[in-house]
Formats: sequence, structure tokens, C-alpha cells
Amino acid sequence: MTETIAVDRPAPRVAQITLTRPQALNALNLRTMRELTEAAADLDRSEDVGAIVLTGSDRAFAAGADIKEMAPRTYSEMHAEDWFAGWDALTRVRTPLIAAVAGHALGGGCELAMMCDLLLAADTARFGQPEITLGVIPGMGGSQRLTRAIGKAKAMDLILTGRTMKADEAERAGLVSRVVPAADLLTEAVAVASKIGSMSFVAATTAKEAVNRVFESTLAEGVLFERRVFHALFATHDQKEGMAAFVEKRSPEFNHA
Ligand code: CO8
Repeated sequence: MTETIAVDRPAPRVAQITLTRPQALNALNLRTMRELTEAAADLDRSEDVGAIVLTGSDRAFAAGADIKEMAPRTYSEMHAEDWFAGWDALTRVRTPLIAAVAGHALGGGCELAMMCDLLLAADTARFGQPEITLGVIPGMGGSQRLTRAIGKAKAMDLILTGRTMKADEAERAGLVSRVVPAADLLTEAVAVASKIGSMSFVAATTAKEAVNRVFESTLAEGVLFERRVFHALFATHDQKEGMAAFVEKRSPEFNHA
């Protein structure tokens, strides 16, 4: 039984994980980390899930790591327990992850959204890395992923001043792919997830892997990786089916496993 998240199936081939600690603005504690990463790994293994939406409440996607849980910790404890390392499990999920963000996405909340593949924002969304105001720095990849997403100038501005940015600024900066009215956020996120879920699963997961290679390799290595996995897709049913369907002017019937 989960306490800090809820898992639903809002549409065929779409799963939704909702953070459910509204009283703490979905602050991310150790239990959330365990429940969320386990749920995502389970859904990743499920053959009838083609995309996963991750969302919070209207007021907060997540207002950061749980400050009350962290406050009394010593350096030795943080180091010994490798605090936050468990979140890395989310980056091993192969199924496309869509963050649907309304309200605060601060600190660990912003970092969690950035671990997803695609970020949709409500017009109420606020992004920031305010850890500096607590005497620390981002600890779940924020200094790295935010800088890769929006560049050094803006990342330094946010991380050194702790200021937040609104959804329109986040979209201009390239952190967010779409901004929608708050009332439409989940409908839009589920529609995007359904679209992705209708595609060939092997092609979608391969595309995700190829895009993520950008962050781990040189251009030449990345282009070579792309070409090799592109070649490999010609061994799949879905390449034969997708191209035959185009030629025959019909909709393709992809395998979803
Ligand atoms: N941790 C614990 N509790 C929180 C957190 C948090 N991050 N954020 C909000 N809450 C709690 C409040 O304490 C309050 O609880 P209570 O009612 O019991 O006092 C409740 O949520 C509602 O919050 P507020 O009353 O403060 O609501 P406001 O609307 O007045 O303000 C804010 C909303 C501006 C979002 C404000 O709550 C705030 O500034 N929160 C902290 C934001 C922050 O500094 N986040 C960064 C945390 S540090 C961090 O994330 C380190 C990252 C390292 C990796 C993380 C991996 C997961």
C-alpha cells in the first residue's frame, strides 16, 4: 500500500503516478523516493504501458526534498546512506516519462521533473533551485541537468540567487516543451502520453535512448550510436509494419512489447 503516491491508468497504454502529500506540498521524503521509483520500475516492466505521466497537485508538483526530514542529518549520515542516490533508478526507466507540472516545482521537485523525458507545464508552474537559501546546493542532479537544459547563464542565475521562474520563462529557456492552462494540464499530458503509447514501443524507447545519449557522449559518438540503433530497428516487426502501412495507405499495427 503506497502512502505518498497514487498510481492510475487514465487511458489505454498510459499510466499516471500522482504525488499525494499535498499537506507538505509533495515534499519528497525517503518513502516517496522508494514508492515512486518502485512504481515506475513496475510500470516499466508492464507490457501494456507505453508512457508514464508523473504529476502532483494544483498547488505543487513538489516543493523540494523534505527539509524537515533532512535538517538534522550529519555529513557522515548523508554520505554513508548516499542520500538521494536512490532517485537515479528513475533514469533507468526505459518507458517515456512525462512530467505534468502545476504550481511549485522547487529544488528536488524541479530535479524530479527534469529526470523525466518531457516536461509539460501549467501556466501556474514555478520552477527553481532554491537550495542556496537553505545553505546547500541542488543534490539530485539540478546543477547538471538544469545547466544542460537551459545553459550556464540562466542556470547560474537560478541556482546562485534561488529565484523561481514562471512557466513562460521556463518555456522560452527550453526547460518546458509546452505551457497549457492549468485546467487542461492533465488532459494534455494524457493525450501526449497516449500518442507516444500508440507508437512502436521499441522505436519509442530507442528514440528516448538516442536523445539521452546527447548528455553522455560526443557528437560523433552520439551520431554513430543513432545510426547503429537506426539500423537495428530494421530487424523489428514494427519497421516492416510501419513502412508497409505507409505504402498501403493504412494505419500501422505496432507491437507494444
Ligand atoms: N520540505 C518539507 N516541508 C515542506 C517543504 C519542503 N521542501 N515545502 C513545503 N513544506 C511544508 C511546509 O512546512 C508547510 O507545512 P506546515 O503546514 O506543517 O507548516 C506546508 O508544506 C505548506 O507550506 P507553506 O506554508 O510554506 O506554503 P506557502 O504557500 O506559504 O509557501 C513555498 C510555498 C514557497 C513552496 C514554501 O513552502 C517553500 O519555500 N518551501 C521550500 C522550498 C525549498 O526550499 N525547496 C528546496 C528544498 S531542498 C532540496 O530540494 C534539496 C534537493 C536535493 C535533492 C532532492 C532529492 C529529492
